[in-house]
Amino acid sequence: MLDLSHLRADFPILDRQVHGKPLVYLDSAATTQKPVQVLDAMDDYYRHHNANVHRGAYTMAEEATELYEGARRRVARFINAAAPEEVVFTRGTTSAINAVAYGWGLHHLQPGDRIALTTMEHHANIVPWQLVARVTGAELTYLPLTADFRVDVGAIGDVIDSRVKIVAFSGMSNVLGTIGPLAEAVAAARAVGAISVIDAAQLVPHHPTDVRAIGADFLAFSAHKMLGPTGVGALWGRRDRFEEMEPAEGGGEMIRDVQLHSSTWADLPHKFEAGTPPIAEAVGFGAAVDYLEAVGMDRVRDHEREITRYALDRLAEIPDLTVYGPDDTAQRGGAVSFTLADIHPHDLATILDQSGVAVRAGHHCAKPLMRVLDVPATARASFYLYNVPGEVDVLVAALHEARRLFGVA
Ligand code: 7TS
Repeated sequence: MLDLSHLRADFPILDRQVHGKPLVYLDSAATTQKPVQVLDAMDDYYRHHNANVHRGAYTMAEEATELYEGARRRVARFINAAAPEEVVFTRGTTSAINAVAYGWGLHHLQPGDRIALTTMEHHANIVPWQLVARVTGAELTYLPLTADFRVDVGAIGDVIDSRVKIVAFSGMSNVLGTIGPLAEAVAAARAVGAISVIDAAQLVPHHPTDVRAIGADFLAFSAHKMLGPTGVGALWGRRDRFEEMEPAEGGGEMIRDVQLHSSTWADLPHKFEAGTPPIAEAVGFGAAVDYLEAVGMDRVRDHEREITRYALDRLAEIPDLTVYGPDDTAQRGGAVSFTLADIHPHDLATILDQSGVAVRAGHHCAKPLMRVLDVPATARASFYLYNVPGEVDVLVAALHEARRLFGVA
């Protein structure tokens, strides 16, 4: 197995104990841990360069602006954007999708128009569209899943018709791990003249991502799920789509001119960055991208495929355990959802915590998907570059212990 265990030394938190046991952190789909390189970059910014960006003519303000814009260049290069202006910093994936819903959807949707989603979406890629549909009179329509937890591309012809103006779908499910049908969905959207929006919150951190190769119109992701800090993320968009999009937030820094009764907008990307941006967070985001590039996203992906394969095989040894998600690691990432007999996932997560194992339990902000799976909740282990096979062994041992404690026959 590809050994990245030397990277663990960069993550101070991985040395801590929980209930007297070494922490086994298996919740990176919720948020990832941060390497010292990211912590140091943010600390250095505040200690030595802190100033507001794009305003002052003094040295520190220029340094802060250069650090902030340097982070934008790094993030743009990481996803192979055509230019840094195609990357708008947001608070995260949620606010990026809302920016498209309110900035593009609100101004282009009419009664009877449709927004096509899939049933495996996170609430962040459902609720903003519902809000905008309510105002515009548009309707939501959904691509279903197959029995083996993939998006049913056979249904694309039935769902994505000429009424559809927006196709918004997850690049990788935070519950099932399923990789979305990027090429098929983007092509289907284009064929009917719809725009495509990719929720890449789980894709960009775990899979090499080339926005020009994917060919979508917008793509959203969060820094905190890829070793960076909370409070910052990115919305990538094609320049022409950004040009036809209105700002959803107004304020300082996003204007060219302000009159008493009207205003004009600044150039991209500033048009979509009202107010003081998350500067230190963007600097940390840039450092996270540097870290991932130094490791190599191909290796990150290979490592996750290997550890996910190992986890799926070991979980299959546990009686009464059901995994929800594709078995083929070519079609999935490292979020592994499961239930164990009729033990409630919250109880399971509490038991696992006693062994130092951190997993998430609940509906994972994907309630429609829970209904498709016909479960109220699942437990979920999710992996990243710092996880090692020995941690899967601790998880499996703790699950056997849970079976014993709950008296599962
Ligand atoms: N989309 C997907 C696919 C996600 O997994 C998440 C967060 C979001 C959008 C929202 O990202 P945010 O950074 O704006 O909050 N997913 C999870 C999760 O699975 N557990 O906690 C957060």
